[in-house]
Amino acid sequence: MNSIQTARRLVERLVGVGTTDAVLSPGSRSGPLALALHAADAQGLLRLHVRVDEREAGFLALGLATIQRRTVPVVTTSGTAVANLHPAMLEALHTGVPVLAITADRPARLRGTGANQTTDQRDFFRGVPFLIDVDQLTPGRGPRHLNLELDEPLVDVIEWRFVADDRLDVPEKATADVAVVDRLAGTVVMAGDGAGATARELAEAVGWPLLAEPTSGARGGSHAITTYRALLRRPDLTDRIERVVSFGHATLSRPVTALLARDDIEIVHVGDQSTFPIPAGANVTFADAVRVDGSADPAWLEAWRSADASAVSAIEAELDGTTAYDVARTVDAAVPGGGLLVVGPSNPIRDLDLLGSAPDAARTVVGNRGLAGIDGMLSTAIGSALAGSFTRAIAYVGDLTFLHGSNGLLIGPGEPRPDLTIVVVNDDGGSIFATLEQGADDYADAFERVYATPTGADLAAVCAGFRIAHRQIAPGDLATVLAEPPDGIEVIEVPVGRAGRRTLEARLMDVAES
Ligand SMILES: Cc1ncc(C[n+]2csc(CCOP(=O)(O)OP(=O)(O)O)c2C)c(N)n1
Ligand SMILES: [Mg+2]
Repeated sequence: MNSIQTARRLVERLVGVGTTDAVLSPGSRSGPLALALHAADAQGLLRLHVRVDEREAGFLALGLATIQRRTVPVVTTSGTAVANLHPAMLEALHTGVPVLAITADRPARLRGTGANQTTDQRDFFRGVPFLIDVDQLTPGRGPRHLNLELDEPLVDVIEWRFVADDRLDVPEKATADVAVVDRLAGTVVMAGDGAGATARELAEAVGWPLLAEPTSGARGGSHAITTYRALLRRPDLTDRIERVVSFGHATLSRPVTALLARDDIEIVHVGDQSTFPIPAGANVTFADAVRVDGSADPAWLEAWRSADASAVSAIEAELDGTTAYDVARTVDAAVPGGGLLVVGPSNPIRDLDLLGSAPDAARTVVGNRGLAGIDGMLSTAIGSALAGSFTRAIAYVGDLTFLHGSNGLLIGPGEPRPDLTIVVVNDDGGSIFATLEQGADDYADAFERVYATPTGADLAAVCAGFRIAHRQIAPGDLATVLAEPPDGIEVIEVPVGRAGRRTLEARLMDVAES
């Protein structure tokens, strides 16, 4: 097969594995793939998204694939372009998102020579299945890497015709291993990232408290305990925990890690070691599913609920409307049922975890929690928003996360754009470190320069450079601004102070506990 035939075959195969969106970065070696994808887009076989920056292209594909759960290819040329996909491929590997890196390569005979833009691209992303032939592509979970050696000619004036393959389905995993939980007392359901609705359904069916991270897909309904992170520091509740039924991949807070590290209680984790945050001891059972018969004593749930209600009001009484916590609460309230919230790492997701409501109607919350990088969040958000039909799409990120991924705003004029409001809580630096051990007075000398890393960057100017709409507003105006109907991509910058973060966090924890 020559390069043009390979490109045609690739489109046919992609359609066969269910692909509806493809991301492409420019280059000469990848030219046949670019022409084929352009033709496929024109013929309505799939939707093409072009991005100059491969790192952002990778995260755009990640956002699309996170929502669609179908293979989303990202196509690059050879050389350093390939390496720029690495952050998104790593994140996809750790969350099982089906991003397909398709990298154009020189013919094998040029490998190891000084030929232009030629390096060894084989097996580039450790742990990611490596393919060298279009027909090896099947529907599947998790990322893959298809490296295509393309020889000249790299262009041809042809009429592109595709005979799409029949749709192949993702093989279902046969569920075998069901853990039966028959003692119901003292049990909490922990729902980490990607846990899914099953966790909520179980908690509601049996009557257990539900401790659900924002990206669990389970945070909602009457059993969700909003301030669980604070309540997990209360011995009167934790001493009575006898069992945890855990779903998803919990990474957000140390009290949860401490709970899952306890060896004096029984832990049933739906999943395996790869989604369990500490090396599992003998008291941990891994399973594919859980079965529970019966209902728990309502007094147990009531103890958590009433502690939660007091903690919520105690925290509310401490907030004056101008803090990052207030911004998080306002963002949370602005995402309706059927809406999308893409939340950045660091404090934005932790503040939502502490204060985010538990609405009845389902929302989609995405957070790249596989490796919790501050990179690629804007492209992840744009990809996620483009992937589904949401009643409203909002991204919520810190200033460093925004600036790190600001090339995600580099989008050509003809490219598909979502309606997406990007709220940036700007405290000029990384405020999370102030709440960790690094933030103690002992390290005050070094703290600003090597942890907080304030930039003084002008976000309005950054956005202007990309011709993206930007407004800077006060926290108190955010609710009104977010109630406006969105029109394309807009950045809403909300400046807040960073100075008092450590003491405020400590005070909120204290009042919530007492
Ligand atoms: C790619 C990457 N580099 C570094 C880090 C370490 N890190 C975690 S949070 C953070 C600061 C984030 O600052 P910002 O987005 O402003 O959020 P804030 O802490 O102020 O809420 C950094 C550098 C990371 N998670 N990912
Ligand atoms: Mg910040």
